[in-house]
Amino acid sequence: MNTRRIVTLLLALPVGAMLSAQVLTAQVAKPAGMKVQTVTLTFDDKGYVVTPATVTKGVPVKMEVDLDTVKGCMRTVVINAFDVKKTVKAGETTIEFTPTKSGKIDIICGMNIGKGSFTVVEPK
Ligand SMILES: [Cu+2]
Repeated sequence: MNTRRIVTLLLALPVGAMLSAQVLTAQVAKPAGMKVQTVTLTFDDKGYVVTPATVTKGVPVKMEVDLDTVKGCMRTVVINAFDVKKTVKAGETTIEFTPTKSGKIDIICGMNIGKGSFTVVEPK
């Protein structure tokens, strides 16, 4: 092995180590437990509609409220099972919570007039 080859090897090693470190960091930054389930909340002639209607217990939910169909007092969204009570408005249409129990979960409006539900299932 001549000197030039040794120098090349020494230069290549740190670069390889840096690339490996970056790959490892990228994997660590996205652990499985940090995933989020996104659903939309709309309102039809029967009441609140959650799409998809089923979420998994223990995984944070981001509920995007559709202001085109959810109007008036229906914009105060109450999910008593998870201590959620939030009034949405333009620019603030996301409701975040983590389902802590499974089963049929009721949604009501702040005046207890609008109603709907979704289902929480145990993780697989
Ligand atoms: Cu209402």
